[in-house]
Amino acid sequence: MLQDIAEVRDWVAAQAELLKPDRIEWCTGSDEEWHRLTELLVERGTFTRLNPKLRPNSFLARTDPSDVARVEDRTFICSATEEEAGPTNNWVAPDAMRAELREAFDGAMRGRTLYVVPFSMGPMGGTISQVGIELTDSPYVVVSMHVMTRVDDEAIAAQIAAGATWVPAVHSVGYPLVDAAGQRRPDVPWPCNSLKYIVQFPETLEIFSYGSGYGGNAILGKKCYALRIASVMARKDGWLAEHMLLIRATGPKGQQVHVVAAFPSACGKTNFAMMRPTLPGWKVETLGDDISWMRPGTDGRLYAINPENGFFGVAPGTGEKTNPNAVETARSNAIFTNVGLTDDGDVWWEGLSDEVPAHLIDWRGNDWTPDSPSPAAHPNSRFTVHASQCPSIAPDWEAPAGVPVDAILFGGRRATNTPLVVEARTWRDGVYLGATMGSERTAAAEGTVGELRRDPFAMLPFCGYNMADYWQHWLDMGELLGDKAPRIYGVNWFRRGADGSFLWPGFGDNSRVIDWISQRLAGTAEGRDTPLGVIPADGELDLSGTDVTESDLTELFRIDPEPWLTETRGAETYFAQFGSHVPPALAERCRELQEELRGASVAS
Ligand code: OXD
Ligand code: MN
Repeated sequence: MLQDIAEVRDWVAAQAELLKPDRIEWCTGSDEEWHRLTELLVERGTFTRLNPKLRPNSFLARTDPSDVARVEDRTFICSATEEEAGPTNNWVAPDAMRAELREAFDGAMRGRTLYVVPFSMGPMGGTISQVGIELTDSPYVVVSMHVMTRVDDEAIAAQIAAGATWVPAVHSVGYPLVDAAGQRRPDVPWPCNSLKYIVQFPETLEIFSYGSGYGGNAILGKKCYALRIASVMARKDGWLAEHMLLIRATGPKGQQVHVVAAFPSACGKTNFAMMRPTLPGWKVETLGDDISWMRPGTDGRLYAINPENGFFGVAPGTGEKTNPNAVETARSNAIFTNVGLTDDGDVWWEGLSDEVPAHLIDWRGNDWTPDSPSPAAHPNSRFTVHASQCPSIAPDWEAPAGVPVDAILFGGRRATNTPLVVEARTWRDGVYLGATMGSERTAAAEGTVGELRRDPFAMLPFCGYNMADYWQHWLDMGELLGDKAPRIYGVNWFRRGADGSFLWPGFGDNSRVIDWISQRLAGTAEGRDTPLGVIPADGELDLSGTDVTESDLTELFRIDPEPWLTETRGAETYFAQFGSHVPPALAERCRELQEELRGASVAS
């Protein structure tokens, strides 16, 4: 048993001494635990049980309106020096942060239960998997961890007893029910605190989260462990922890490609992970929708697993038409957060169906009709569902040693300049693609609409150390993998024509890009060289059955030297903030690209 392991018992006891909970519960991950805690959440008003005939074993949670998203400005990488955290992370000196945390956590669990949640990221005992223990005072977090990770006390205890290192993670919603003087206050359906901390200590591989009960801030196996802490582990031990989906695409001749892909938010990542190809004969199987851990295998190739056990997907825009697989996955055993509640006890959100219910209770708990001025579901409302329930899940998605990666995709939402697909000529050029990627801001995001928000490798809020050192780590991994390295591609589904409309249909038609990639990997597509890399030669992209015209196609692949020179200057400005940490190879790629673009502009 986990309690029998002295290092775990001592750590829990030391944390409990500060947190001062009423009681400690050692979680097992059992069905009994799920049923007991979901019932408790219903009694407390955190959960509404959905109509079991329509959505068996499923629940709706409404958060406090102030606790609806990850808090990037309160997320800290507390490395020994600020330089190690780099200019894109918030940093506080470790000792100072420990003092602040001690103050916040002192008595934070008074009147509550401290749950000890042992979990594995990745299949239990797998060669790429890692374990951790989260302490939390939120039963919502415990049941979310049941879905998003593998919670199993005996299996984790056996691994720790056998010497596995484990990541300690402490979480409190920061809403004690009793104060230091012993004064009790009633609980609320969604306890949280206006003061928030999401803290990673990369040297000691520790996580502390305070004040929020919401997903990415509180389900600590996900962004905090599987990306921020794991990226630090990966750099040290020669692997990659990435904000990437993972799929297998199989073509009509049985040809298979395993693809990982990084997209900033609002680029259709979950839709791509669960794609239903329109290109006849192609099939896509889902292995992961958000995070990939990749290690070189004994054959020298790069192998990937999805360290998660479930999907924590954005609900709005996920619909019968846009992503039927996700809708199917969420039919049962699901937790919905901040979506609308229908009169028959089911859920609804904008984009789920063409038909809009005449009446709902919205995410704030108010009556809602189609005439209401605000959406029924919060734009960042979520479904939390078991990956195993996904109709497109690959039968071997839990293969402990992972699958061999053939292609790495970097995408963004770019209305101009960026072609539909381009293959990097070398690993170095691919790392440059990842380092310079970004998305134009949509109306929903802060900042000026259309302005480019750089999001290197889609890791901006998730890299546990200096972003430029991370690029160097990618370059080092390329050296290690040599000619066994996957090929790297840049993709953009969002280019617009002169009239402002999208040039590319996207969704299932993205399979056409995968088809071209598979031809490139098989050596059957010549491609056409450009300063940016290789694009499809005439006729290589299968457009049969689409209404993409010849002129759309020209537009989709047009590479104008002048705006691209401006792009490279933007990259130089972006790189400048990292000073001497910028890998010389990336600065060199930028200069070479400028030369090629100048040559192309003279030639044209
Ligand atoms: C997520 C994110 O929640 O990337 O997956 O923000
Ligand atoms: Mn994500």
